[in-house]
Amino acid sequence: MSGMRKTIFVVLALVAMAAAIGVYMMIHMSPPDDLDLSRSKATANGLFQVTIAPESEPLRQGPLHAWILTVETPDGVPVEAAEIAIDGGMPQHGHGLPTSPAVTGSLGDGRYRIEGVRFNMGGWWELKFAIAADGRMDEVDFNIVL
Ligand SMILES: [Cu+2]
Repeated sequence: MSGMRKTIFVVLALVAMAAAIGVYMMIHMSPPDDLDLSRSKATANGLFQVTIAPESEPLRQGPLHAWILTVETPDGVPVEAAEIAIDGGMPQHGHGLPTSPAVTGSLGDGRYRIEGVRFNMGGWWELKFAIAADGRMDEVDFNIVL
């Protein structure tokens, strides 16, 4: 190997090592200490009060599970016929949800069943909901750590 080739090889090896260490650190990063883990909160603009509850606890990494989402006005009146879009992912890993959860039923009293949620890794997950009702839209994000 010429001197130049050796230098290039060493540089590439160092870059690969640094990348591997970076990925390892990213995956094993712990969530922020001050993460809001509440399961009931107001949407960003205060239009709705939203509560989420998994259908079974404890939450496990792996299986598909369902959640019940309850949408109310700030003064506690159930919001019916809401359209709900679901998004999310792992902020510290830069990836989204591994599945496409969707509302599969309206249960009355402002409650909606969401199926198809899967957490395929341990760590900090975000579940984000965009909720539209009566021509008004608002959003809320929940943090889940497992
Ligand atoms: Cu991840």
